[in-house]
Amino acid sequence: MLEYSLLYPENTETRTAQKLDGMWRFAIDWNGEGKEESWQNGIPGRDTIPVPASFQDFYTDKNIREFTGDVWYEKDIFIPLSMKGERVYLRFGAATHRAVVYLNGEKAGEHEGGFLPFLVDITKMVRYGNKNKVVVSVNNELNETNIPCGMTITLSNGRKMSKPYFDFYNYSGLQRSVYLLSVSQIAIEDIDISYSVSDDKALIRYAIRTSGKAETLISLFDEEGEEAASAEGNSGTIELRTPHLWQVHNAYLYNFRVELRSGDNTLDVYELPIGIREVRIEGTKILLNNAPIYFKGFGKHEDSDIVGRGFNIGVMKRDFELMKWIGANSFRTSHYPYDEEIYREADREGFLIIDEVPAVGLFESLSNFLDAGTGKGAKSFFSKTTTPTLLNAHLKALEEMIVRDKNHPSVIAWSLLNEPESTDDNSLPYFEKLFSRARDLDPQQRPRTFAMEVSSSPERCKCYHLSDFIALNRYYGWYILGGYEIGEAEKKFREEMERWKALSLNKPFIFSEYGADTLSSEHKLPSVMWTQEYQIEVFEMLHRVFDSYDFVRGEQAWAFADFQTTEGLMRVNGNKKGIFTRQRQPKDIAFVLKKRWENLPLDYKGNL
Ligand code: BDP
Repeated sequence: MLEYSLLYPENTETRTAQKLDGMWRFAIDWNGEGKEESWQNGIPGRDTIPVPASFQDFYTDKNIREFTGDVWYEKDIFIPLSMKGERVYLRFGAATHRAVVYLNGEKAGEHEGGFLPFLVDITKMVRYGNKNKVVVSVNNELNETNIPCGMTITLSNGRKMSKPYFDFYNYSGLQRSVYLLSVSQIAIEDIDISYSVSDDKALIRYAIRTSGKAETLISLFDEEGEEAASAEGNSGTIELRTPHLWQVHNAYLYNFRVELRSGDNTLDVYELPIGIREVRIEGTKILLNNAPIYFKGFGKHEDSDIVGRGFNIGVMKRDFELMKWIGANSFRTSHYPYDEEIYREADREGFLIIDEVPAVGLFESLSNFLDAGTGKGAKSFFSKTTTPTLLNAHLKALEEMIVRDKNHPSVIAWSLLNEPESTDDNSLPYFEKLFSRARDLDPQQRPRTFAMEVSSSPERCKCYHLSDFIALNRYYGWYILGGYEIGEAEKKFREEMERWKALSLNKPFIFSEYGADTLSSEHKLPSVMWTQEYQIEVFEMLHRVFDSYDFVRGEQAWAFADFQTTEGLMRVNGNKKGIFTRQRQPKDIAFVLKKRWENLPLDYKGNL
């Protein structure tokens, strides 16, 4: 069952976590014959490629960049004799979108879904004290039975091509770190923690899952390394007087140490950084530690030059510095769960995360962003024969996301879909299953939502009542009535808001996307669309509307930075709605947002 443990890989006195990042051998399976030709025993050619990274942007050949099918990776790893008797795993941070893993020519495991980790148990296959050959085939085809949705077509020359129903490039490969893990036979598999906080006290409820019988010892250390509390047993409640709470931009992390023992022997030790905080919704307020908060921030992407969607620790650092500079306090992991390092950094920096499962493109359209943005009706997506398989994949990804991320203090809400078709009767049963599964899986019972496009209107959407807070993606002034008609856009936007208001939902609303494509090279006075001046006008208009409604409790601009998309008439080498360029330099709008966000208190509208 440990395959199911998605605890972050740590070295402790009983565990080894060895990163296998670096150059791996690499081959493209142009004719889909790798398996037949036994590439699992060793891949052909002499090419090598960095891991983690997307494979697409290194090469100068467009056929490689656009390649759709299987790519193969290979690495020889030495597994020491000292690991014999342990349980040994390979852990992939992500393999986009599906992978088959071989060890020494034998199939060791497989995984579907490209943005969450998985473990492959190799204990019985390893040649201990020897080199072992790891080969992985990674497939990046899109379909309607897994998330994110899209299709794969075949061109007349026989080559396949990806057609995403979403607005980001179909980057793929081994985009996150790979680890060799070893743990003892009786090990800690999972940790659930939840909190209740009041002024001078916190209750920390915990439950530990183990792979065998052992005594469980818990110690809680503060940031000075002093033991603040201790407990025994696989589950229980720790009461902590005058706790240091985890707050926005003022994060305090305790170290929750779990030790499994049998008599005098230590069987396993795992240390989890935790932040004591409570998230709750009360009427139209979102409360953190019983105080109202207002979201300021972004929808983001994992996207940068050269490595594509590959995790880049330098880009991560820069992004957090920019978010702090601009006065942001939050982001949504649009449109997939990000690398685990990003959550750990958010835990340390005190950022709030709306964690999104990779459910994007559940709205059949090759220019989803345009059809969705303008409210052009979509066909019923959920009545298809493919839907049950899609739902299973979606539930599995949701489960993996919650299991992986549930202990991050930064994660304060789950987003279960982005811009799905939600106006057809068939959507409701599909959504209900997601919402109830999220509730069942999360020990902290965090708020759940989904990001709604404009045709999910108060009149037509069948599912918004399921959301604990309403998240709207709105493009008034861009897809709807842009340019000189911006005044009409404001009017139409206010009309929509009045219709929401009339429902008296008594729930918080946030804007999970709003923005305008803007080329960092373009200026014009008076403005025209695509210039930096126009981006500012759109934001000022939208902010005026947000400020007019008390139940609007947050704004997350689209997007943090320009990012790569599929090429097409609507995209100039990518989506240019960034507040920053893809190279992480500010557009003029960044200074406008900085001024606004630095002046909006965390509890903005909190007394309303
Ligand atoms: C929304 C999507 C987002 C797009 C954005 C846009 O959620 O992925 O990139 O609009 O059009 O439809 O810029």
